[in-house]
Amino acid sequence: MTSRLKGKWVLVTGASSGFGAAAARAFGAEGAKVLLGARRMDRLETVAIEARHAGAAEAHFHALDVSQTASVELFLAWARERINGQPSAGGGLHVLINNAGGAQGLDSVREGKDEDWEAMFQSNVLGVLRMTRAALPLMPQNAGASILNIGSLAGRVAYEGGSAYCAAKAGELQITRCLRLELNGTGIRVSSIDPGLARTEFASVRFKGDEARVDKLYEGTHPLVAEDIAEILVWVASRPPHVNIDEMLIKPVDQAAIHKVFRRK
Ligand code: NDP
Ligand code: 8X3
Repeated sequence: MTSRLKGKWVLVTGASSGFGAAAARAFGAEGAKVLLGARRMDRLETVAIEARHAGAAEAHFHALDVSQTASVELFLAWARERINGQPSAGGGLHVLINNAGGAQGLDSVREGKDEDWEAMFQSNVLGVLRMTRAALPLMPQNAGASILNIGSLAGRVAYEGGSAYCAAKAGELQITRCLRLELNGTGIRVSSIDPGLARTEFASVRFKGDEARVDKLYEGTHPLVAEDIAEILVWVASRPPHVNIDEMLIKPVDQAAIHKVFRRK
């Protein structure tokens, strides 16, 4: 059967690594046309090549910093040129994946740093708002278009040292819920895809390059990998146009709960 995503425009933020890079390849394999953004251009170039090899009808990349409104607007102006023209049935931006983000540090509130808190809110919360505001005019109505926001288990449960990140991801979940109300009647679907423990560059970023700490986090357990989430994003965006997957929580089998992770000796 021909993929519902074949020839459709799919925009992925944070496409230079992890879930975003895997999504670029997975949507590419469906024959989609992918528009990729992040700050590391060398990495984006590699991912665009991989997406084309996977089968993408087109794969383009451009610098994007979701923490800067000007960068988001420049990126969307570039995307608009690629998509070329007004949204119409079957055209326009079919899927927006708000994935850029992550955690900075694992400090208690007592030890927390302004720059870490601000970075987490800028990317995970304000980045989703800015990107969605700028991309919505490109999204066709009543044509099965989707906004897929990457949340987290951390947006649903609390853990020590997670205050700003948990708050940011809870914010993402509430933005998703508000958007679904605001877009009711347009046929544009909105989902929050919320992973638990996954091995990407996430922990290296959170622990600021302390790889011993990263290894300890995943020691003896079998985390999710980026492809697990990419496969789910493709599935959610491929449902029939009248179906909305509101929220999805995906954890590794070894992670029964945030504090209960099975570790092999
Ligand atoms: P990675 O660190 O591998 O990927 C993060 C991506 O976000 C990179 O491409 C990075 O690109 C991009 N990014 C970060 N800040 C910005 C910014 N200001 N502007 C543009 N791009 C940015 O981690 P993951 O793939 O795991 O993370 C993807 C999303 O998944 C994040 O929102 C994260 O919070 C969430 N998540 C991760 C989980 C995990 O355990 N791995 C679990 C649940 C959710 P660049 O640095 O090149 O700009
Ligand atoms: C990442 C999952 O549990 O490390 O969003 O916060 S967790």
